[in-house]
Amino acid sequence: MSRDLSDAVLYAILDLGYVSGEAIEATTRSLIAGGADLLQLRAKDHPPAAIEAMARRVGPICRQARVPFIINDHPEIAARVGADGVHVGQDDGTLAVARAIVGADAIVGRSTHSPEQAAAAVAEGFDYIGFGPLFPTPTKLGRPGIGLEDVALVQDDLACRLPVFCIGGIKRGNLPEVLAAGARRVVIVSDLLTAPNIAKAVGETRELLSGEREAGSAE
Ligand code: TZP
Ligand code: MG
Repeated sequence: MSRDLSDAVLYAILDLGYVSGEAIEATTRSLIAGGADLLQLRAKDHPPAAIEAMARRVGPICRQARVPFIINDHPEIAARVGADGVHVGQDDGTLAVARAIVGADAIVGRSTHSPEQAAAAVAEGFDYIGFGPLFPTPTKLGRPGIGLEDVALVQDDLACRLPVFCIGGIKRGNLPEVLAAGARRVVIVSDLLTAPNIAKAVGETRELLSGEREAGSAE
């Protein structure tokens, strides 16, 4: 699979804080059926062996659907299971270290929390960035929201160099506001995973992203 993410606008995360181990295949299928462009496995506080085992169950579903499969935090697991890439935070080391483990063809993404961190990630050569959390979120407790004021700046300055995915507290209900602030691509976790019909929620999100659905009409 290529590292080209130019058409990817909706990044879904299979977060084990919301999904039980038994449900990971069905949830992956629902996220993909609704139209997720990228899928990340995020299993904070799970032992590496358990994460690897889950990655081996989810990876083939993504591969068959041609949806890039990204592992959070663990480049070694990404390399071992043949995932398409890895996502690393500010405290997870340099691009060079991750790249040496996952290889030249893999996607390596970085979490950024300020315009300065975003610019640094671009300069370092990451394949995409997450920018946020825009709003405080139970999915990443203890972090303040950085708000919407820097979204347009980061989008205008950096989006021609790499995909910028806004993240953190984004839901169908506030997505129009996030798009109006300048965002073009988003990561959404809890609003999708807690929806009664995940595929439908993903589809509604896509319609909002494309302007086919109007603000306020999402459930
Ligand atoms: N990094 C910054 S905010 C966040 C991560 C992983 C969580 C986003 O989750 P949600 O539920 O969409 O707010
Ligand atoms: Mg991390």
